[in-house]
Amino acid sequence: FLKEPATVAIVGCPFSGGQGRAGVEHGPNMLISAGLVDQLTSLGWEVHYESQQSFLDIPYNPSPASSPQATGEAKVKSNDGKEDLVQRLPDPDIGRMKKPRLVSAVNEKVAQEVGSIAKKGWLPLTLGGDHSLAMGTIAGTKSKYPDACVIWVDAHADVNTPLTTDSGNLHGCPVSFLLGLDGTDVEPFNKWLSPCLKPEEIVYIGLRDIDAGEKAILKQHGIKAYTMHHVDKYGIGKVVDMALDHVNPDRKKPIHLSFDVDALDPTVAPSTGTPVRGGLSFREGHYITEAVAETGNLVAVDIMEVNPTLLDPRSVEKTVAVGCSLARASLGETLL
Ligand code: HAR
Ligand code: MN
Ligand code: MN
Ligand code: MN
Repeated sequence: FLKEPATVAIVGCPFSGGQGRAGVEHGPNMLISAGLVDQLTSLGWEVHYESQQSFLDIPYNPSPASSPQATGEAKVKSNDGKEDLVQRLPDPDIGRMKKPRLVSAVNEKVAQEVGSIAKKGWLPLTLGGDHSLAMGTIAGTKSKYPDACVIWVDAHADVNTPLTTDSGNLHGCPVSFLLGLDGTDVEPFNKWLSPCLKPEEIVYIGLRDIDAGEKAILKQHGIKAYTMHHVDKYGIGKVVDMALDHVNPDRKKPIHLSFDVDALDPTVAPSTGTPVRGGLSFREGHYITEAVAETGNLVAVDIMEVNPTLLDPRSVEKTVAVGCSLARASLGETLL
């Protein structure tokens, strides 16, 4: 699917508005500082990485979803590193949704960015930022590859709707918007996002913290999920085979891999906003990315929810390192 020479364009998304913990917006810079551009270049990719902030500059208060509504002026760092005083608009809740205008506006830009990269025949590698960004990344992928399937690696199903979400955090909802479930045809999202994913086009791996409402949604729509129970029962090799057989039986469809680092066990990726024990081992996580890379069908990758402000320096270093190595394995790094 990709043009030769293989080119990857890194889309850094320093965004935390889909959830309530500050710091996840520093994920992309940390992954880049750890040397990701050189690492991918060494694998033989032509790597494009320009900047990360400019296309995310949105006139809504960018502070995390749980913080008090801020209005008026805010200091915003622009690309040249200067602090600009920018007028920020208020973003009150809509129903249960927190920061809906900000999350929608950011994702609209992300969809355009990822879509335009994909249309060049390049592979967009999106660095989060919180997982609400997958609304934009997957919408972008689908604009170039309407038959793309999604492999969603996560502790969480992220399939709450604006009606079922308890937290109101939109990083728990991106999949429902992509599927167009009940309650997602709402402003401001419906101004730019229309349902682009069918229930049979997504498969989950690694789930272990699913809300009751989400369980009902998965059942009702027949969405395939390989939880940690299945990883224990079958082993990761068989689980990935079954996942690919489900969404990509002939191995002909393009694949979008959306990897939330909280899928990994907290001992492996501790610095993330919503850790859940009993997760994927270091090798299980990497096996998934290696096996997906081996298909030759990968067209887009998300590495999400690295929060380098949580816990101690050693935990941060571990989490950033595993984010980089998952990106490398997705882009073809092999052990031998
Ligand atoms: N299901 C919960 C909610 O809707 C938890 C959200 C998920 N957290 C994430 N996403 N990190 O994968 O709020
Ligand atoms: Mn900060
Ligand atoms: Mn997630
Ligand atoms: Mn998660």
